[in-house]
Amino acid sequence: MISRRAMLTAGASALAFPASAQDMRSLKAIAAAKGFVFGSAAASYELKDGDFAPLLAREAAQLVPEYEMKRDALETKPGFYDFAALDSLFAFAAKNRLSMRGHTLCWYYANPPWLVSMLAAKRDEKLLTSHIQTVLRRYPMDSVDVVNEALAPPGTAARADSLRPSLWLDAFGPGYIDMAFHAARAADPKVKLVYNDWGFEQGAAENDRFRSATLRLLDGMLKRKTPIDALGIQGHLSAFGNRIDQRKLRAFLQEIRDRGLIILITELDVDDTGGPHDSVSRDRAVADEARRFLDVALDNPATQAVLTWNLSDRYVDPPDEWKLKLLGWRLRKTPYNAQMRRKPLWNAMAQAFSDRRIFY
Ligand code: 9MR
Repeated sequence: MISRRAMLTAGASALAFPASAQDMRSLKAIAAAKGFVFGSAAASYELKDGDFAPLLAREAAQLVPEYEMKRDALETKPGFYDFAALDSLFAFAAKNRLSMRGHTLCWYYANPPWLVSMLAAKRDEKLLTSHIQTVLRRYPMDSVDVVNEALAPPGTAARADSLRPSLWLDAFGPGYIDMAFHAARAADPKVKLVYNDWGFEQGAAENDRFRSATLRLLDGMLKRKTPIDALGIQGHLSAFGNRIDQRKLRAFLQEIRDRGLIILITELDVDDTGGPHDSVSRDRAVADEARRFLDVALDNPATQAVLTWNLSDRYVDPPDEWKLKLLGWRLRKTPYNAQMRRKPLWNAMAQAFSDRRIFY
């Protein structure tokens, strides 16, 4: 027998999302009508999920691998590449006519252990440039994160140039960033070359310093004529933590546009850690924060894409906090819940997309 509670829950969700009244448009169609691309990250194993894969194909015009292009996933032994998982994502994209975004060619994290020791011993530039060449020559992509998270996160910078400690910085000094972008351009003259990072949205003094450090990094690259096309703003937001500062974000995006760079929102999701326990309030707060962010991001003509870091809560990483993990708590960061039903975040995105001005 079905419990009263279960019936009430089922009734409530049916009321919230009556099938007949559900918006039939996809996020990709709404975005395309306003001249930008909507996409999402996904992992290769998720494509075997019969609930999820069709949803991804229907909603997204672009796909970015959640980890399959990271070096520890690809080059498991020196010179030995396992492309199987990444190939399956590209095959899915080709079949469903999605374009691809690459993530990521050079990062301080997710490197195979052999690389860390070999780089420290040899300091051979080819350990960076050959990898970039191998990936870019194999896969055609719309854009690629050439370097990810090279700056020390807000509040942590220890060096005058604000660069984050990494194996690449140790091996080659700050020049590793230019080196990576030049190798990328040489390997693929067309793909948009992106510097990707997080920490741009909040209003604290440490975020001010982070925004300035980013502009200094980009200005240096542009002055040296390093080939770079775009800044990737990850957009990991927080519903109950530090809220975004719309005025500062707007001014920063304007600075990026003034430099002739494209803006890509590359990893949008909204953390709902903290706050009240009921999912209705959580979903509301998540949707509201995303809306505040998107209203600013989409008001800038340089913004050419918005990608979410996954489309469904079914595949969101478990919470960091061990107590929540033990309770089996699921974070509600994405536009679809674990049952593949649209959440208020989907509606907020659809609305922000529809409300974008058309820039000519
Ligand atoms: O979501 C990704 C997680 O599953 C991986 O274990 C992790 C390490 O490869 O990377 C996570 O994705 C990160 C992305 O690559 C860069 N920006 C932050 C993302 C986590 O929110």
